[in-house]
Amino acid sequence: MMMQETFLVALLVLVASVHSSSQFYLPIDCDDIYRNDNTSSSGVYKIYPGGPTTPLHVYCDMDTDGGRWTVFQRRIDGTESFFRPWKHYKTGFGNVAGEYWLGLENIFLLTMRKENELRVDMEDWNGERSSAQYSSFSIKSESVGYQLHLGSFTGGAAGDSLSEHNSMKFTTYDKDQDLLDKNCAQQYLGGFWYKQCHTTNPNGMYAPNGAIAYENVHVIWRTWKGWNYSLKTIAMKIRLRPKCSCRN
Ligand SMILES: [Ca+2]
Repeated sequence: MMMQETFLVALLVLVASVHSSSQFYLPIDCDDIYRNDNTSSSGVYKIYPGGPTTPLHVYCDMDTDGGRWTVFQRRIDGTESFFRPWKHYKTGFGNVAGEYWLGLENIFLLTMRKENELRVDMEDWNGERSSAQYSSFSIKSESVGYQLHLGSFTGGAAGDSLSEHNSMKFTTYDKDQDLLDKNCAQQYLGGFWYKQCHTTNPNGMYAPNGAIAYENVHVIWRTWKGWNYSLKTIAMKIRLRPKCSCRN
């Protein structure tokens, strides 16, 4: 009897300590936040992809297709300039409650720690929405140019405008790592995994009310709206891959 009681007390102490340690739990991404509390709604949260000393604010999409999405790129109203130098694309810029880029270093840390899938949500000026999904998404470190590694296109009515960019390094107007003899970021006014140059330009020039100034430089997703349509909104987001997606 004494033995059993001692065991029970020990068990209770153990349960209590495990429970209390959860308050020190640091989420790596929005998937962790949702798993810790599945009533979490879409909004701004703090995550720790780089460890406990480097908290990072991010927008979590907890609504779309089951939620748990960590948003690393978002355009909604043109308040933020995306024509920026390497330094900004590396560390991130903008306002996570509005328009922002999370930063290549942060995207690298996020995709290094877990296997992620990618979803791109977009909206036109008539309020129509569309999306594109990919089975996996990760980027390499800065030493290899934050090279893009994209899995297969798995669906979405917007069609596949991103596979063309697979295995490209990231280019900004002050760091040319694309395959064109000129600099694609200078030509198309953004920063992206340009090839020579693009089939989508999510970080291109925002066109208020959709009034485009030049061909190909705007917020383009070619397979949905073509070269001469600038989207009203676009967001790129990642989440933990399903355990068995069984394809690459
Ligand atoms: Ca070039």
